[in-house]
Amino acid sequence: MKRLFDDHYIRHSVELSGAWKFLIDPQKTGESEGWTKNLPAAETVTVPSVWNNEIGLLTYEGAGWYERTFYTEGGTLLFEFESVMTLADVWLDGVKLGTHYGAFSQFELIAHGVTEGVHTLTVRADSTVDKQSIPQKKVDWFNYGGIARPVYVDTLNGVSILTNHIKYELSEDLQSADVWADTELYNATDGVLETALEIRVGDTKIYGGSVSLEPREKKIITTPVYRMDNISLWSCETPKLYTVMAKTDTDDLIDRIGFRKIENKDGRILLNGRAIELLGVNRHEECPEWGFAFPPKLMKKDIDIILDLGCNTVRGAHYPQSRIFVDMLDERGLLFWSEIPIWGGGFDDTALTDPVVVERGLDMHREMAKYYYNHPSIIIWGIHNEIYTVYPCTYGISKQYSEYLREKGGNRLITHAAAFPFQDDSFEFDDIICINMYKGWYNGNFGEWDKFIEEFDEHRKKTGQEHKAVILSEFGGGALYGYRDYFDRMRWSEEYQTDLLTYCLELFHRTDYIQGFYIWQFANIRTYPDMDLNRVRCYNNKGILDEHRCPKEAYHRVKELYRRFANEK
Ligand code: ADA
Repeated sequence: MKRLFDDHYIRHSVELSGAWKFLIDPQKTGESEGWTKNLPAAETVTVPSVWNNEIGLLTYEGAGWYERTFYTEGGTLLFEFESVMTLADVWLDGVKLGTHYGAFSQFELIAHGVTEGVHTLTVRADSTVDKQSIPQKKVDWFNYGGIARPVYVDTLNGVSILTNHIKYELSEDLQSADVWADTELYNATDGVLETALEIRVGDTKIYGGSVSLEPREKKIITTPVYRMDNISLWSCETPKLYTVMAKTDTDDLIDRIGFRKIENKDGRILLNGRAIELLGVNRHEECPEWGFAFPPKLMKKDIDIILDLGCNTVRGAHYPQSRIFVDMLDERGLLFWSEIPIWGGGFDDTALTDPVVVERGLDMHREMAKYYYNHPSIIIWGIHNEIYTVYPCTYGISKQYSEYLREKGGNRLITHAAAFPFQDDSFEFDDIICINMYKGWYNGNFGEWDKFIEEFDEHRKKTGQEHKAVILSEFGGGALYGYRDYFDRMRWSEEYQTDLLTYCLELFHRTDYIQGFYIWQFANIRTYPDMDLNRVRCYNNKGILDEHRCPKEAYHRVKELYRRFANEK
């Protein structure tokens, strides 16, 4: 299942979910043994999935091979992969099609001159973590491997539409929009082609013209600006979506947009000109039965729960989450923070100055901006999380990544989640300041939060940052589901977690310069078994739900508070 709506009426697109042959390759000898053409003695698994849920493979890290056949009428084929963990090599009938790095990033590969008939698609997924990996070995989640999100094969005829980014400037009164499109076209043939191109936003044709492309040429067409009057805005209360249709003589691409404006103004976050307090949770797209191959039905359930909690926003910790999940957020008016998996202390300055790592991070931002551009729910791009922003090299990375997203990422607030807010010199690239802090859990008692809030207020003023909204992007504590006691409200009990979150939320809400908060975290997640973070049960237990989405005591308290806050600001 690709989107919550049909993204093509004309193009022939087939989802390759279902049965694939599968074999692990611990010695990594598969390629030299000819597995690219034929997988020997493989078992059958279903895709999308992660291999760690196969019996005996829970902790397997390494290469795994997948193979399946499919029928095509032939021609130029476009293979779309939503997520292969982490390094993907792909062969068609034993001939290498391409390679891609990055577990959570969508990618596409094109094959020309494919004959009519049955063909074999082979994928080697390699989850090995090394010094050039993103994330690095030390990370607070589980390193799953496999083809975790769906795969599609599309037939490209004539001039095809690869991407269609709808851009717009809203008028001051937010009633009209100057709209245009950046449409990436591809001539899949060996001859020069001329085609009509039409682009519609809702019922309005914003462009109609003709375009010529050289053989095998890829080209971005920027259409002239079209004025749309009397538009309806996308907001949390009324998430109005417009269907966008791009069409050539032989192809189409359907998507959705919403008109909305997000800005930081005088230290406040404004959505469509109105100040909003962000009431959020951090969500990993993971659960023990499915790993990262998270089924759409559970995505909907997560959203139902998040809305029941009274949230108006979710942070996609710590990687781009499924397109279909973001489609659901678009429909239901939930604001989203999307980021890439450059995470925490695992990255030392050697990793952060390695050009391969830096480029991989940039590619992840490129792919995030490319595929998620049109989603109105995404209001924040996160460029990295808790890396040591005191290294000189981090400054350069922050600059490079934020400049890229500022140019290519549309109307979004740019930020990073900072763990060293008093030393951080990357704040200068951010629109809003986001802080991860665990007082009352890893260190200090609840009262130290007040001290921190006061000291950071002074710091932001002293460093000339008071015009930027401040968000607490992570805070919280662990609770073991079902561990309750009479009076003591001990660490790890549900009561302790409730008290800590209550203290933090009340404090942040009454602090004038804080404009929102994301509780760490929505639900428990599985973590690395052998990492050094002392995770009880090998889970991060800070969820206000357990990993099966059963609510802990804190859930009910947060629900009360978020509902109250929504009526107060
Ligand atoms: C960090 C990190 C999270 C999680 C959290 C914790 O803030 O960004 O991914 O590891 O700490 O639970 O300690």
